[in-house]
Amino acid sequence: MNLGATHAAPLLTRLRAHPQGWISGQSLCADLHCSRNAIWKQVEVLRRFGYTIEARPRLGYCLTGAPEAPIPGEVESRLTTRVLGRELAWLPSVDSTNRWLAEKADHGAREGLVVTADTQTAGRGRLDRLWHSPPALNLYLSILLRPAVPLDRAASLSLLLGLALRRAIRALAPELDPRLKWPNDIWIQGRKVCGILCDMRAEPDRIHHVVAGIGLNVNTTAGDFPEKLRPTATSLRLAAGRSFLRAGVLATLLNELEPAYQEWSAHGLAPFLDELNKADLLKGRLVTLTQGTHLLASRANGIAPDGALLLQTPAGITSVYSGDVSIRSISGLRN
Ligand code: BT5
Repeated sequence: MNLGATHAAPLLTRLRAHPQGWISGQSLCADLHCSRNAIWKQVEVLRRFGYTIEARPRLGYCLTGAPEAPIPGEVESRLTTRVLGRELAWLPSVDSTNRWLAEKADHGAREGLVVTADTQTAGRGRLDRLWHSPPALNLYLSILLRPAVPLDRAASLSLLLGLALRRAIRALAPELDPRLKWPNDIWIQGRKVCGILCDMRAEPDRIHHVVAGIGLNVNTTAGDFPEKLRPTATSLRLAAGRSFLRAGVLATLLNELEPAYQEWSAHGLAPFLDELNKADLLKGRLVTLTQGTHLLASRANGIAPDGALLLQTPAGITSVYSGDVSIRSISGLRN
């Protein structure tokens, strides 16, 4: 159930306006034009969503705690967007948020719909790799976009998402220096904190939709990662030494993404190139590009306006549009 769809949302707004303070039942009844009994029922609804509300005779009600999970009511109250996240779905568990949202997209869902899950049973990376998605710790979300841009611009969308994520992480933890690892990773302190997976449905002349999937490790501790991922993965909590409220992280991300997405829709990656090249983890490093069975060793030379990775080869600069890149010398890599 979506909190926004219940009559409890206006009550929550009133209670939030008095954090840790009391608000009388009488003034709530007058304000919300309902009976004391109706207020009581809505308090029970909010408690079922995970809010802690104290009730005392003569004093009234006091909001003393909010749910940690990024449920819609908690995210919406922090949004400054017009479109992104204005429709939000929260799922305790799903196979993959990208799969779930693609189905909604095929049935005509509107741009901006965001789905977040507490856990995924089959979270996906590229080439059907698995995305480790333990419950109650992180963000696993998908955003429905219907960009009215030429088809060849869509390839650069995951870099734009990466930039918006970087801006959001820096807004929440200015001491961190998240870097983009082409084409779809964010790394902090030499480890992967976030993966992006854009699934597109298009015809040669038109994009129907892009499902932009994001897996961001927010509060994972080292012990929460499977052994195989421990040397290469991190979380905001591990990097910053404190935990983060998932609703706040999600809202910050959507607030950063919306204006950036508008600019990208109008002008492509060009306005972001400076920032992109500053954030580029690979620039200047010796890397190995893997495309299927084909390996290419070279030096990364930045990102092109069309989102291509530029590689310095003996034959000159080559633009690369797909593949996995590994850094050949990982030692000494702090960012
Ligand atoms: C990605 O793929 O990095 C894209 C991951 C996108 C996941 C989100 S979650 C919400 C949405 N719904 C979905 O079903 N997917 C999206 P790729 O570049 O192929 O990297 C996958 C590799 O990252 C795996 O093979 C592991 O090595 C590593 N990995 C898996 N889980 C990880 C985690 N939680 N943290 C860091 N690394 C991880």
